[in-house]
Amino acid sequence: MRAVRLLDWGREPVLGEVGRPVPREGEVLVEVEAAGLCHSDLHVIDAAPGALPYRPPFTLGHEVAGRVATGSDAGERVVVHGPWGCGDCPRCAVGRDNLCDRRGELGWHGVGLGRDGGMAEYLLVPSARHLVPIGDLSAEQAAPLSDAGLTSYAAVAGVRHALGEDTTAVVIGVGGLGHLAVQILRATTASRVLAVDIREEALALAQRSGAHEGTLLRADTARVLRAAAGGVGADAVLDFVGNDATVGLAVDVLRPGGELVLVGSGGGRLTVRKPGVLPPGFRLSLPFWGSRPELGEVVALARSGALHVETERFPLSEAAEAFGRLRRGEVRGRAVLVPG
Ligand code: FEH
Ligand code: ZN
Ligand code: ZN
Repeated sequence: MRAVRLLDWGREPVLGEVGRPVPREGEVLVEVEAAGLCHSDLHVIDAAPGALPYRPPFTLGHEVAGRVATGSDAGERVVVHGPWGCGDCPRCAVGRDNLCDRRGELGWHGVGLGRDGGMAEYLLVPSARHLVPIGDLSAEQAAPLSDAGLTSYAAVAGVRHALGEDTTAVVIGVGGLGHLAVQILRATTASRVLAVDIREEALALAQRSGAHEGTLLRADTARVLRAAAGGVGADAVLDFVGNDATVGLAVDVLRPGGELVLVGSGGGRLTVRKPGVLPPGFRLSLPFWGSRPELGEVVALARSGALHVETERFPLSEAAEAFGRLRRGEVRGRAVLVPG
């Protein structure tokens, strides 16, 4: 079968031929119908030897949906919960593989992250516990829910307590994750949602996603956002970029006691010290992906019509083009590979 393979560190992925996997006891073979691209794929591709605990060669793709290919559930349409843990620790026992206690011993983080992933015609899943039924959702809509959707959902869930009536949430970065975060905030909180990005088309996407206001990232953005947040500042800022400029903006607009959620891997730094200049009582979280129960909640939200993923389709054969567009920041919403 064809698969997008990371053959070694420092090499661009290639579309190659590998044997179609044969499931053993307990494993499930999924015929892939959609596989999303993520900036983390670029981090993996660009990683220096030894920077990640993975051992190439392996197939990329950690955002996967398709159809069970063999066994009693053959034909069932599913999305794959991507973080694959040890399966035995207290975290994995409740589907929190994203926070597996043995994460550092495994040599992988999940599907397409050290284990063979879903940018291929078939995917071997180690256990049915990693599968969530998607009913009548299209695979193109479902695949991004497993990473972009789940990561955004878990980020919002962590601060939902602070987002009741008369509150404001700021979303920095309205790309594959940010546009879903806007929708999730609107669907699951009472907060007023403000969006920030450097691209006009991203602000248009934010508006289509339900943001109350959008503003370009400029020198006076902190002032604009504080004014839009009633002059007191934002109750939560979700930063899906995570560079020095956006982390700095986040702490400038946070209300005392506000929540900063750092999701983006832009490498931005924040000096945390007392005494210091940070908002009194503010709290910082760095969520990572989400749990399998949370993925079930995201799928239910999408099936209710509350979530729509903006996608750009590419045939599997054009994976290199898709990665190039992602790297240049030219993808609107989420890029998804489909068979072809
Ligand atoms: C996966 C593996 C490592 C870092 C970040 C990620 C995210 O893309 C998962 O949502
Ligand atoms: Zn990802
Ligand atoms: Zn575990």
